[in-house]
Amino acid sequence: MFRDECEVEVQGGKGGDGAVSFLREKFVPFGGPDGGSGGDGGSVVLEATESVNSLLRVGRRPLFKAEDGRPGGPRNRSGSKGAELRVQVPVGTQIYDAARGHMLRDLVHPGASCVVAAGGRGGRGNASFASAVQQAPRRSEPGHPGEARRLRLELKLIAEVGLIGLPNAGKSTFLAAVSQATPKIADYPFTTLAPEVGIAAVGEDEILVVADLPGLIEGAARGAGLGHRFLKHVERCSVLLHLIDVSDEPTLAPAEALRIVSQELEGYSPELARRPRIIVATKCEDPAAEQRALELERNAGRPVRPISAVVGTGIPALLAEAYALVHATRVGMPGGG
Ligand SMILES: Nc1nc2c(ncn2[C@@H]2O[C@H](COP(=O)(O)OP(=O)(O)OP(=O)(O)O)[C@@H](O)[C@H]2O)c(=O)[nH]1
Ligand SMILES: [Mg+2]
Repeated sequence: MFRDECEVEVQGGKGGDGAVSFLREKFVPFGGPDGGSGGDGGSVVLEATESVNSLLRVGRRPLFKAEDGRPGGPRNRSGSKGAELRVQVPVGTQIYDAARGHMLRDLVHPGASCVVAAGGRGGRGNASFASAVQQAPRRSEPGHPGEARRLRLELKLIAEVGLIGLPNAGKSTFLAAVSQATPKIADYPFTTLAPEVGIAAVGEDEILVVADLPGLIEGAARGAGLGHRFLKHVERCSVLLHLIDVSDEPTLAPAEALRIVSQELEGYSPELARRPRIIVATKCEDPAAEQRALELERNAGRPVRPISAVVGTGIPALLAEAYALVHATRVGMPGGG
């Protein structure tokens, strides 16, 4: 099962102790203090990456402790630093201090990182304590402990784009084509029973969080089928992709599919019906299907984007358009950012 929350203990490495040492050489009777400082302890760093998509693995390990710094040595040798411990978490991980409850950081972009437990400073050796009046200090500092805290990690993928449409329209196939998600796909209606989220790459380093939703049918707004339970998930998406099957065996004629789903959205929430929406003609793989997509466009009086999730046609352009729309929408939304 997909686990999207866990608690872990993180601890920075302890700083190395400072050394107490005096220079001893044959012909130098009162050699000065030469105890070096300890190395700093390593820090624990959480780093967002697209190569993991759940907190499962992180949650299995109760403690992440970075390496301690090494103690200082004679002849002013400083101890070496403890190695940093980098822990990979999925993009979208929110980091909370478990004890105090406040959020430390929201790792929204791939590559973003955050020091969650700084390593302790190394202690100073006795060489650092020498002064005009104290020429032979026997004093040194122990290494400072690293920070330690308990974290709660939460993976929050707020879908920016919601896939809506009749059962069998090709929503899950689309999600599988654009992301690493592996939704169930089948040629019967209501294959998808719960929303699933995937991350689509747009261009070089932009992402789009896409939610695959169960199919909507006529009466969904009044409780028919499964769609109504999930309409509330759609509410959080800033852009909707309305997928309509234009193959030669659609569940319903494309114009009907457009009308019914639009009507259900309107019935559920007029605000949702006005949400930026891109009409997408799916399974568009032959001239006849392209013809049906054009007819749908005429019928709808607005642009229709033909795609094939199987062949891959039309998908990069569609993602780029959705991405632009998501960001344009956010700028315009009160409180959006
Ligand atoms: N030829 C072709 N078939 C497709 C394409 N996209 C989806 N299909 C087929 O259409 C059927 C339904 O696909 P799904 O992705 O499960 O449809 P869905 O909209 O998620 O369906 P529900 O979860 O039941 O609402 C499957 O048999 C897919 O293989 C496409 O681009 N081309
Ligand atoms: Mg599905």
